[in-house]
Amino acid sequence: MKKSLLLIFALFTVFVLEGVAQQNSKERLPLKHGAHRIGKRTDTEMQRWREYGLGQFIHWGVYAIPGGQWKGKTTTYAAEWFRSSGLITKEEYDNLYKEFNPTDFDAKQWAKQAKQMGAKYMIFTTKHHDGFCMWPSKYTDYTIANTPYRNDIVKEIVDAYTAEGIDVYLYFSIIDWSHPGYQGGKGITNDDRKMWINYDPFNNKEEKDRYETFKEFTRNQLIELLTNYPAAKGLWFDGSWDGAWMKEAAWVDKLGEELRNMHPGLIIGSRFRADELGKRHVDANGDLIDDYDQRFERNLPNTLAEVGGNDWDCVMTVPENQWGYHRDWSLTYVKTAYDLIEMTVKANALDGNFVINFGPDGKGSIRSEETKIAKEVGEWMAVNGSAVYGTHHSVLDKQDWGYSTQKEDNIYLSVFNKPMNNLVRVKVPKSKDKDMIFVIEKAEFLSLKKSASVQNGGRDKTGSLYYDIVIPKEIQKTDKPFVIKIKLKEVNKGDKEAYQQALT
Ligand code: JFZ
Repeated sequence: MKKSLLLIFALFTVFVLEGVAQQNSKERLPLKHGAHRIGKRTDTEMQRWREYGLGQFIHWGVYAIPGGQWKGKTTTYAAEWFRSSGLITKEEYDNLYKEFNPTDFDAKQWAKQAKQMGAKYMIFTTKHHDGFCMWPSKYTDYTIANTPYRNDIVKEIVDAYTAEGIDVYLYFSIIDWSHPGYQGGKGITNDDRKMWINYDPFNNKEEKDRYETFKEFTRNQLIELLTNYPAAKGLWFDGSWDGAWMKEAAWVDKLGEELRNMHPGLIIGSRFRADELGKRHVDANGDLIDDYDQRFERNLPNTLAEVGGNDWDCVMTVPENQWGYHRDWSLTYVKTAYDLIEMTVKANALDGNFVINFGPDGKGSIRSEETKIAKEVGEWMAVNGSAVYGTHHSVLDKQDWGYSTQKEDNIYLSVFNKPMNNLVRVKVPKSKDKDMIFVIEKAEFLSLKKSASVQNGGRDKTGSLYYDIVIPKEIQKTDKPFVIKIKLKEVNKGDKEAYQQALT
């Protein structure tokens, strides 16, 4: 009797599990070129990436010469898109390289400044949409080798930053307006998978053949970059929304594999390839393609839920949407160092990295506004960087005074809205054990290096336990954000002394 019951139970279990499996496989599409991994990478290279916290982006190319202005006219368009601004003819633009001679360029100086800012990695535009190569590519004449400057700028950058201990990532635009095989923008925006599968971006065979030469050119250049600059840690792709590129899911996927094989540990973001159904960043099953999410460009998430458990970066311009050098920064709001510090902390509190963009001018100088920002961010990071580097979201809920990050059992409270009463009210989590509560065991202001006093424990309207940390005189006057490092301890409610202390 017992045995037959067991058998029935076993059969029933198998039946139920089978049903669940079938349901899951029905929901999931059998993609060949979607995500090749579910969840985060766990290797040391990616762990290193995750801990950077803060990075620097540099957009530099021949567009820095006009700097958004031509023949007395100024564009409000992104300066690095100047070729299509309407203010310059294509011919004029495509001859600018003959004047590219950045005599003020000093890669070591740039790297020093980035290090002083606190950047742990940097992304450099090796080739933007215009197709101009900052390295002497064998596969085109449109490169730095044919300018009066001649020297290999990518090499100078990779060497100088690597020597400062800053990891380098190579920005590479799939869009290339200089290549005859590139066909530009032939996408459809349709969610119908059948339409996408049947869609052909080309009008005739000749176009299709020309695109083959472009694919080969792109592959050659990427292999060339990884061969010439093996110190680079990854590739930061752009322009992959191009319709013809998106139709090459299988080919691009294979190329990615080839690049990864030649460069173990290589890091590639979600803006490289689409799946075979034309889905970018996340595939048709909703899984992130490649190593980290690049969709938060100039647009930070607000909640951990939006991040979906993935690694991600947010790259940010200082003015609104100007990446390359633009002479006139009076056209839009220009972020302050403290805006950027707040974004850096916010990104890290939500498990991402934050990257601040710089656009040096045509001579190779970093503008004074950017130098000032680098200095101010750096001064703050030198004191408070432990709230950023290697941290992730903390066990605390989001609270009005700012953001909290955590590394091991250290919790960092970055206060951006200083409370008027000079008490930082910290709501602590509820213990899983109903007999236990959290108390703040230790609190320290990073800029003072001395412990802070914690007082007035109590419960708010929702029943959550809180403590108030007293802002000392030295900090009461500051107009800058500051960080309090705390440690929590779980104590038994019956531990009268501790509990009393928590509630007085
Ligand atoms: C692209 C480039 O067109 C731009 O010049 C710059 O290099 C930037 C970093 O990348 O611009 C984008 C790309 C993607 C989005 C927005 C602007 N996006 O996904 O929202």
